[in-house]
Amino acid sequence: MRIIRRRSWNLPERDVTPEAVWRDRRSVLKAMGFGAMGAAMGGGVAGALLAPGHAHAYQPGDAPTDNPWTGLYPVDRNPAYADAGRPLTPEKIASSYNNFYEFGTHKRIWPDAQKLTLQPWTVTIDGMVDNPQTLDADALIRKMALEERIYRFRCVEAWAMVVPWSGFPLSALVKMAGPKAGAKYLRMETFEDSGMAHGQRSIWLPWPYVEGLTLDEAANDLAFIATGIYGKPLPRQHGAPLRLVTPWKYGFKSIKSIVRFTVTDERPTSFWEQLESREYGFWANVNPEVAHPRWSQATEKMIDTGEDVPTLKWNGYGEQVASLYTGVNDGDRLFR
Ligand SMILES: Nc1nc2c(c(=O)[nH]1)N[C@H]1C(S)=C(S)[C@@H](COP(=O)(O)O)O[C@H]1N2
Ligand SMILES: [Mo]
Repeated sequence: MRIIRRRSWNLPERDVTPEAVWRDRRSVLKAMGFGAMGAAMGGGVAGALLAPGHAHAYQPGDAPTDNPWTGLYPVDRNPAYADAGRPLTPEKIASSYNNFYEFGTHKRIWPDAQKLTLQPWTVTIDGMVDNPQTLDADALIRKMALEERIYRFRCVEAWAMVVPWSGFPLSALVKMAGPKAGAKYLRMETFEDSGMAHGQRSIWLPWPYVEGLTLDEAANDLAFIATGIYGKPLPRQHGAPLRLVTPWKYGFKSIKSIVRFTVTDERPTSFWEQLESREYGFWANVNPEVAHPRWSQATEKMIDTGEDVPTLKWNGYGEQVASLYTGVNDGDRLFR
């Protein structure tokens, strides 16, 4: 048997769950035929995950097929976010190295993610709001003023990329909802359909994927709802038709394929927090000085070049977000 030693930067979140869960999972994964997934992780270079000659109509880097929003892109770049201080990650690399546990626990989920049905896609906005509403993603996307922003992106697993998202500020959606007095948080939820997304048959994971922000975080200009990437509609593996992007936080906060936004006065428990609260919390702000219990967060590896670069506090966005946390005393929990 070949033992493949994973590099610490490439440790998937699934490897850091309690041992009992992991043991169960391994036997189930094995039964499901996932036994060889370690091999795919071991290569270390994301580019190796591209599958040339794959028998799918869609290939990473293509404009998504059968996507109703193709005509909307590209959109104008917001000059305030035109330069992320690092080179853009090549599109094909970013769109073939993904985390989307609904479609599997490994990085090469893009072929399976093509099963995601985009129409109809209903988005519900509810909870403590003046304007609760249920609308089609199509109506929502066409209603919003779309812009492009280049952001750095940092996964808690210590890999990083730089990508041009298209979409709209989350604050516009919150404003449309009209939070009532006393509301404090925004809870977001991903679709649940285990027939379409086989990863959701994995009962050890707390489906549906849930994330949350304080309303102040949601109102920060950086918080973004992405509907596109690289001047095209969002491919399914990136979380079509709409996903969150919070570039000062670890990537797991950036919940994909959202179906519900709920304004609430209760702090939501996120997917990863529910699975392993000692390692993943509500805040998850990037900080090189607070190590993950299992690895350092001091540096990150660019998924295209493999280059190790120093990690910056708030992923370098402190000027815009640090003030959100003055007076928030949650110790190192603010950073995991
Ligand atoms: N619904 C859902 N959203 C998710 C995830 C997921 O598994 N399911 N993974 C998260 C993690 S850990 C990361 S790093 C980013 C990855 O986004 P990308 O694949 O578009 O780069 O998505 C986040 N959003
Ligand atoms: Mo992540």
